[in-house]
Amino acid sequence: MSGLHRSSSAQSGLPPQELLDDLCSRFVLNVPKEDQQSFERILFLVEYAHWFYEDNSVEKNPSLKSFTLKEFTTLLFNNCDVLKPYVPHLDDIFKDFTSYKVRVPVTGAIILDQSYERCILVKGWKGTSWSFPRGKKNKDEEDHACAIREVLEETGFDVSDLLNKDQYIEKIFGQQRVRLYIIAGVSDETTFAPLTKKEISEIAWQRLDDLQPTSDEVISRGVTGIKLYMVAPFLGILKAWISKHASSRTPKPDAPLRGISVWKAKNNSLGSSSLTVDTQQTKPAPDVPVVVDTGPGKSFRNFSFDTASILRAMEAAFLA
Ligand code: M7G
Ligand code: MG
Repeated sequence: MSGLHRSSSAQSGLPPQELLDDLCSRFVLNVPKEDQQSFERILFLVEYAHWFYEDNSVEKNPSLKSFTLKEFTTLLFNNCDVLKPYVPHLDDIFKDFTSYKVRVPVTGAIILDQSYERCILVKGWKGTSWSFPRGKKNKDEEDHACAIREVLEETGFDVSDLLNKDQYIEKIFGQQRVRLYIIAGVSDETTFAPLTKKEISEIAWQRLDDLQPTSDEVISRGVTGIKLYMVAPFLGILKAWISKHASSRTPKPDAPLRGISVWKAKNNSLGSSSLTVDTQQTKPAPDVPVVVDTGPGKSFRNFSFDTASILRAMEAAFLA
């Protein structure tokens, strides 16, 4: 990353040293020790710092450049004294982080309307795919608790009173376990709006019939052409579940059901759509990112890593 020199940050759009110092101390140094135990965890902290930078610093000062996580990580490691010694290993650290991330189990929900003919899908901020609201488990978090939290973060809807711990569909994709709880009979009058910034760009009721065909493909296209991510493999079992529980649904015989967008980021900022929901909810406090611990030293197959020394250095930096 030789391009990331910061001699004249004002013109280059590169963040000034003070901002990087502030992000580093706030998100990486000034956190519980257990979050600094391995680089896999430290990179989750760096990711939080990156989100804060993109969502707050850049928003306040649009002349600051946007970065990919890899670029931002490089910048922080090069400009944060306690991380600097590890710059030579950054490629390995980053590779291990990304491969670790896809092994963390994911849970979420399949939210069905009262007719059981439509489900809630969310569209990511980057990219164009739709998926069920879902996300990675935090360390020691139970499957259903993670589903409730992720659905709340991504849709603003609290399923805690509706969730039945035994009603779920689970699939394994490579090394990742994905469990989706079935939450059926949700009113299509329900208001949805994500609590996180720049994670979700749109929320919609999508017709199950439009999401066909069922397949094992992680990435697929619905009949209307929309791109789907980790949706198709659940549809077969979902259809079977719906047939079995059909007696509790409320069919809507009058009008043919259509998919309907219920929240859109751009509409939201323009405030122009009647479907757009204003968020009275407040953004949750940034919780400490803790992930399933796979043991210290896991990510350092290719070089020797002295956990004690980085912890001492961080402690020193924190106390300074
Ligand atoms: P995640 O939390 O890594 O995945 O977010 P999970 O919820 O499935 O566990 C998935 C992607 O959404 C990230 O890689 C980011 O691109 C984006 N993203 C998520 N969050 C919470 C934010 C955020 O607060 N700010 C920004 N800018 N992007 C986010
Ligand atoms: Mg998440």
